[in-house]
Amino acid sequence: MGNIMEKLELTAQSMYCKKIEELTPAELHYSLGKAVMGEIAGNWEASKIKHDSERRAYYFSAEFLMGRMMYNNLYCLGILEDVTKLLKKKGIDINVFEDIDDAALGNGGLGRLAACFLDSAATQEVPLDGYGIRYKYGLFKQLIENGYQVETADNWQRFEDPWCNRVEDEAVTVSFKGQTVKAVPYDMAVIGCKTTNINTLRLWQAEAVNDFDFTAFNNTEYNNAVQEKNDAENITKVLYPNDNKYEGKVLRLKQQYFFCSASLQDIMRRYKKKHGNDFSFFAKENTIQLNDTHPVSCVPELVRLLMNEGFNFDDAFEIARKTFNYTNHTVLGEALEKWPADLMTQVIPEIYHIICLIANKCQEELTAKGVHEDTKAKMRIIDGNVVHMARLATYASTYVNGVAELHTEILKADVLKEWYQVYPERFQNKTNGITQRRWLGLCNPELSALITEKVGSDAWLTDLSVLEKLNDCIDTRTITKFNNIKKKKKQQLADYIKKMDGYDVNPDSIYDIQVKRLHEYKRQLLNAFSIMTIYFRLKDKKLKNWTPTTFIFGAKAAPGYARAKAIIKYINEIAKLVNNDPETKDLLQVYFISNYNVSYAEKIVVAADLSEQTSTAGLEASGTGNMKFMLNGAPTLGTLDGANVEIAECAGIENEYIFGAKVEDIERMKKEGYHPKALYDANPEIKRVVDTLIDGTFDDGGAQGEGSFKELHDSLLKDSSWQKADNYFLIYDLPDYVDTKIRANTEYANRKEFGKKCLINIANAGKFSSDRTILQYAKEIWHTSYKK
Ligand code: GP0
Repeated sequence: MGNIMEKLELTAQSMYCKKIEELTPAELHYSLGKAVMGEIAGNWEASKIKHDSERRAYYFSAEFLMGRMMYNNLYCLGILEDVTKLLKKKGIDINVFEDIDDAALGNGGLGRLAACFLDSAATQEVPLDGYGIRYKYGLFKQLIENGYQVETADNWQRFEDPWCNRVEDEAVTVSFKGQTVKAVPYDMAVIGCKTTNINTLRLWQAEAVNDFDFTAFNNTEYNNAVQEKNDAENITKVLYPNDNKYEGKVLRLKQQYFFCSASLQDIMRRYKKKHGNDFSFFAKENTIQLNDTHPVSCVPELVRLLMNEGFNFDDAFEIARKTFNYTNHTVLGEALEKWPADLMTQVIPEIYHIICLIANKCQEELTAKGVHEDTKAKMRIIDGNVVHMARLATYASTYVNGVAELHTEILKADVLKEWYQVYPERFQNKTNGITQRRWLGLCNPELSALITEKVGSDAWLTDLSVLEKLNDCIDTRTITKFNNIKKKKKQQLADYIKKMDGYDVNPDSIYDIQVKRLHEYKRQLLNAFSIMTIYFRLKDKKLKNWTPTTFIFGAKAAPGYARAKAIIKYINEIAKLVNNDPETKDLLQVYFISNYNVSYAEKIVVAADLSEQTSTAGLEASGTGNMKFMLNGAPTLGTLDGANVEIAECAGIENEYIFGAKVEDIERMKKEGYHPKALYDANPEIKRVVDTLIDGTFDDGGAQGEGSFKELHDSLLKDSSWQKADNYFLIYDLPDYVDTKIRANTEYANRKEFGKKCLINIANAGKFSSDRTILQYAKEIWHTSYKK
């Protein structure tokens, strides 16, 4: 990496006619990015050649939540410190890159998981390339105005994107009914750590085959002249902002089919270069992981492409089935994709036709296996007028996996029960993970240094299981060092929050943090209720020895999700009340930070004292934020849900703060009846807290008792035509949650004992590296090579 500064200087000059020190942050970002790309070009090429010669895997995902690339790439190349120094010599602070937007081509956990997987595969030398969509606008930016969420467009490309190369000569075309568009690939280098291996993320951008219609222009029909261009570009214009919710829109279906078709054509073209028209090795050389059902139109598309190559349907389908694997990320009904048949016919009729063939084949196969008619009916891929994408994915895959042990068990016992009975050998678990490069090395250099000192090397960077050595060095001195590091990170976060949101956070208070997408099942509202409970107890002098605590929230709500938006407003109303109450303001502070994203997360997870993971048991498939907090030494204040279960197993349940109903309890209540209104009526403290939604304590902007808070209140206490009262069991869990929170607060005061818990969490976080996850995929599903 000797001449990176020379390359930087050259780019600065040729692109901008400027010296390095004269560049704006955006220009510097572009120039340095291009210099790095120049440095790695040789390794990238060599990696491509190697991967072309072997069995390889592809990760198909509608989302890749990459975050900021600059620091991570410099870090993985091992040149972050050097570049920092070299820039400093020019009077440039490396922190200027904090002005550059994140690449936010994803919503939350699912998209961030895809990004962590790419990072881990590159580092572990697994030949895995990503395929996805180059959205013009990523996830919206969030402003908080008067306590309400306001969305603005994320025009991330205005900075120019040095990390992607446009590969014009590998463009393909994709056809919909009555429309053909061009798919242009943009390749991003995925740089491994302590390896020369570099993988590729290929993102497709939709463009018109003909940009401009001169006939229309000459006839002065200006809008018509650019119609084709606009219609094409609309396909990759914007990321749908839903998390854990399916949206049955034509444009969304087009996005999905667009990137699936382009990616498969690309893979087939590469294959043909090697083998000509003999596709008999296709599934031996290629395996495709479907990240949820968003890319499932790949299945009929591969069948279609193979039939174009001369295969009959049955043989084409056998190849497809050997090629695909499917990861399920949720059990929530509203998130499972079910496309109306007529909508599919309208947009991609040929694909729909092939799905019909697959659906029939499936039913025949089930008959041949002697499956009972009732069961067969439950397994229809096309049921009436809807196409069940999870069923299609399960039927057409070699392996199906959940993302945490508990989640996989629920798939087998419930969501995909019939499928598990017929095809048990297909089901696997792959507990999620996170990359320790970004989520420890990069975001917490202070803790990284302590760990390296204690375990004797930085081997943890590429083998996180090394952390277990820490278990033998948890002594008073190490605890003190850890506590001091945490203190420093809390000060840094306070400074950052001041800069970003203008709040004055007290760095000497406990940081109790909940950051994730806003969703009813994640239960930010439960956290809000617990804060109000504690607030009232403090005011009533019923709670003694409370250590001052700052509750920090960060969450984006899907723009169309009214209840989620109401919850944001409610939290902000609580903040206004308690932060300004002279009786409590030194004991209790609440802040809702705006525009929570990957870069904000990097500052937040390192500073947390407590990690809030409060989903209703059974509903959070895994969670990955929980792992980031654990790795940085924050005990989990959470339910036995998703990967929290495994976190508690690894660190010991006594080192977490676990509360609430377990899956069995929830199931029992669902069967035997759950009556939140009765619990509320019987417990004045609960009633007082829940009623702050309607009793005038707060203002939701609507007329008293008629606005969005009233709707929340109703959702907790009244059955509606489409949902039972308190569907997510907040009222049931509130008392235990408050008790557990207070216990954590009390125990925190014993700094040594609490610090020990934190270190035990770190020492036992090794399992939650995405390196472990990706190696399991490589060995147990993909059967590709990996670093030995
Ligand atoms: C699951 F179905 N997840 C979905 C979805 O549409 N979006 C999404 O982010 C998440 C799960 O909620 C998760 O439990 C999980 O860890 C993640 O996918 C990755 O598997 C919490 O982020």
